[in-house]
Amino acid sequence: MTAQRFYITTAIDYPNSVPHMGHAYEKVVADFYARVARLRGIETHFLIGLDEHGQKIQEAADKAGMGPQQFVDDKAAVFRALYEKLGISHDDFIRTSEPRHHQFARDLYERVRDAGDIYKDFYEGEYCISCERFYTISELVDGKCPIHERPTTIIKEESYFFRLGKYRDQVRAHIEAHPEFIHPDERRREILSRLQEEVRDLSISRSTFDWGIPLPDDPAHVLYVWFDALANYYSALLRPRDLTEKFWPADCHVIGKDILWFHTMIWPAILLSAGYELPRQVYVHGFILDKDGRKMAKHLGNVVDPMQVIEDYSVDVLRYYFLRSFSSGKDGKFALADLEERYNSELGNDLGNLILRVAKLVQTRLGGRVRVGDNPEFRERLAPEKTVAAFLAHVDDREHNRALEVVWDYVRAVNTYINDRAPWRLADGEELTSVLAAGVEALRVIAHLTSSAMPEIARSMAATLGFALGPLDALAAPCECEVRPSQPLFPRRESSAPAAVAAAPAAGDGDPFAKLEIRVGHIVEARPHPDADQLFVLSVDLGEGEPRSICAGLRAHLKAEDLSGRAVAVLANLKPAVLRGVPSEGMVLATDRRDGAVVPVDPGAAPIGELITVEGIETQPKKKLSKSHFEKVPLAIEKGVVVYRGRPLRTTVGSLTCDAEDGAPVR
Ligand code: ME8
Repeated sequence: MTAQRFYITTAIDYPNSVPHMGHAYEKVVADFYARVARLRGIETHFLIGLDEHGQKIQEAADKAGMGPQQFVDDKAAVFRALYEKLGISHDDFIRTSEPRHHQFARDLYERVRDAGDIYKDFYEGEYCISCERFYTISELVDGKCPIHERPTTIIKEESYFFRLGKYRDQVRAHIEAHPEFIHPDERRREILSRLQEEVRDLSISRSTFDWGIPLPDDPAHVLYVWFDALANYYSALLRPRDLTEKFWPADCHVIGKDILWFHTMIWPAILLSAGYELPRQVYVHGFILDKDGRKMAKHLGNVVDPMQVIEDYSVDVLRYYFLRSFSSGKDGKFALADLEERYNSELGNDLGNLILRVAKLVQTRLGGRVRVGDNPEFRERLAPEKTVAAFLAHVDDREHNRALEVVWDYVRAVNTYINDRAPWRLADGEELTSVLAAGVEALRVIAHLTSSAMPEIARSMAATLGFALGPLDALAAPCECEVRPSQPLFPRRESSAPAAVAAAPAAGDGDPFAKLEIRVGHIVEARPHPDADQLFVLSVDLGEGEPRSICAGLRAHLKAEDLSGRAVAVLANLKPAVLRGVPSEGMVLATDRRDGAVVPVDPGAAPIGELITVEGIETQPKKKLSKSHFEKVPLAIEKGVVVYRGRPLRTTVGSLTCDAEDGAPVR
């Protein structure tokens, strides 16, 4: 994208009922693209709104015993409240019942009429009120609407017609000449194949009800709701301030796959007839389905309410889940168990811990101040250019899930860097300062790249780490950061699952800590390994009758006699191994003490064999745990005790302790 302005729209929703997950998803996707454009310093206009006319709305209002205007006013408040909660950053919200819209929709009709493209005739056909469109018999499935699976009604009435068929070849030629016009390509091919067939003219007025925009030249008819609705993309630019010069044609109409035809055949044909430029792109997303791949519907009892998820987690967690978990353009299953898993692993473990670790170390070791922006360590080890470029390339390809994957690759690389450089082991001095500065600067990059998906989290990161969020251009500018104490951004969730989560059977047991069996052991004997300088061979009593043989890399700083008789915490379900000929059946948990020595953490006077737990996580140990699984579970020191994501590991007598720096990992 090189344009210096960006106009993006979403479908305008039918407010005949309350907003659902699909509405929320579409707005979040569009919001992401709008925010990235602003981040790049591109002047952006983002439009959402409501499609308030038509038979469907009139019927819903009748059912509610209300006038249609009052009905849509009430519903509009509900939709707006959801979009506010979701952090949608729209610049305008159009409602088709507004005078500004009526005025332009009539003008548009007149332009099309004056171009000779409107005539009066009779129409008879199968109409689906939910879709607000006619179907041909061959399009029906078992005599029912293919989208709503409900019977259609035969409508016969006098109507005005738009010469849609006349524009078929021109629209097809446009789509062929502009491969980027319909994204993804799968949808483009779908339309091109449909455009091989005859395209019939379109009935664009109705006279059997009156909730709509009366035709200027025949007020007994109201404008067909789709002709009316599509006009919103232009009408909203005209008033209160005329922005058409700057923002038309639209750069991106974001819509769902069910309304592809309206946006890629009917809308272009209307614009061609009226003499307006065509939008640059129609981006088509897939559908959100329930966890079993079915449509969400009240009567199936599988509806997950977006407001409820926001309350149970947070708005940014839902936004992240939408953007990361659902492949761009594809249908996807909404499963709270997946959301929970991503919350724990990608948000909590990968990002949340990185922030906590770095912030803590800067506070305790550098007095909370650090300068970023001119640090060679950062440039050498964590240079972000490739990440930023790949992120933007995926954004330009409308592959937002991939864009976020790139950011998480970087988050993991920064975690690895911190583990490698082990700042908790470094003495005060230049090296320590530059490693921590590199960490903060990397987090500044991460905050910017996540700000379009998770604006609130990015703001909290900036507030905690003391840098400003600005356009991407300003990212390299040096600044002095003042790091403040931080609460975990992704606190461990209580296991008492909220209502919405309880519905998902697998929820909660995705926590990686649950698979760990950590027990209290006593070292009966410690001997040097016959064949490895670093290792002791320990004989550890876990209350199992026979002590276990466990190899431990503790020889650099401890003597055998320091270990004999000592209480330790043992990862007891680690897959057994043979280390240079000696069997090892578990692992003694250790960390870097303040003086740099690697020492076991201390379970105090807890009974031998006792299981060590974390509150709220039910241990369901795996039989043979891999080392790589264990490495994904971030255990660390906080205020002298071993914690898992902010929560202490516990025995019946207390916690596990060690005199180590905050943030020191326990391995
Ligand atoms: O179609 N998953 O309004 P609408 C994802 N007023 N997206 C979904 C979805 C789901 N399960 N269900 C619906 C209309 N959508 C018209 C649009 S535009 C000029 C007029 C998407 O409230 C759907 O594809 O039925 C559409 O893009 C949007 O939500 C509004 O649907």
